Amino acid sequence: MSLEVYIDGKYYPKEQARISVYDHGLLYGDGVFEGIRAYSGRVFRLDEHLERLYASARSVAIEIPMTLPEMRTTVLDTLRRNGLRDSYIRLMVTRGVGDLGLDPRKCNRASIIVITDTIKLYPADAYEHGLRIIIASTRKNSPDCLSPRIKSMNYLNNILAKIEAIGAGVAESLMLDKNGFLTECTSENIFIVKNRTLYTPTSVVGILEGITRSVVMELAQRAGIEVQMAFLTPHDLYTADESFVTGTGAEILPVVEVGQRKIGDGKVGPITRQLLGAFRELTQREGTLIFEPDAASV
Ligand code: PXG
Repeated sequence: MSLEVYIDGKYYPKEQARISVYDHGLLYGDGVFEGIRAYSGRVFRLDEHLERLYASARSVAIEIPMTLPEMRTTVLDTLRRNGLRDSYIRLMVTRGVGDLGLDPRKCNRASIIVITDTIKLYPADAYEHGLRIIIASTRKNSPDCLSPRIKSMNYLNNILAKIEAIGAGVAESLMLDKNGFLTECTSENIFIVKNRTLYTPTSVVGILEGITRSVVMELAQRAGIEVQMAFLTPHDLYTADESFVTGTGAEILPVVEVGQRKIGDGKVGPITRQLLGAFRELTQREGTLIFEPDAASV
């Protein structure tokens, strides 16, 4: 049987799940979203993702016509309906159906879409041998124009950087802010390791405050590894001992080369391996249970 998608209170087979061409999510990229994962029957950090979704919506003045606990139930119901224990969950809230003008007041009600599907995993080779990335010439949207802290449905800035990566034959692009500080990749945050200290760009430069990023910082601290959020430059990356990117899809993916320069010895580093191991262990034991509705998240 086909997977079912939740749209505004109803479930539709994946092939028939459609929204209006007058939805401002399509017309203007006017909407917010989340990408969440379920591992072995547990949704990882569900409440953090929901809180970020509601924060993104609030920031762009979209009123979500459902409370956060109702949204949690909707996500879990959709997973149950589809019998999914391991899943990629895409949650979207658009401004809703309006007319052919920007005016958000024409959109009476925000639309809610919950897709729960299977996950396309990165190949095991990427974790074993690491990624090659470039620094894109496309600069990150500046927070005074559109805050990258909003997980909005307008990803063109990131897509332009992704096109550069594809053109260069590498996996990802790292974007700089307008002052030349490291920000993030097109759908992952970046970390470097130098002298056993972990560094990641401060959210002040304008990045999405990734949930995987915060989990990695927690895991590092628990392991006695010092963590610093800082203003970082390409030089810091070129001279790092190790580097990796983090995201819901990627988990922790090692980076071994940036723009023709090997990072460290060009192999996946020990701290990267240690954190990936700890992260994978955590995703198996922590999270909101899908098939036991009354169980609290751990
Ligand atoms: N920066 C950006 C710009 C992102 O889009 C991250 C960092 C990492 O955040 P999390 O919270 O996932 O650790 C992201 C995440 C998708 C998709 O379907 C995108 C993301 C995650 C999952 C799915 O495009 N981006």
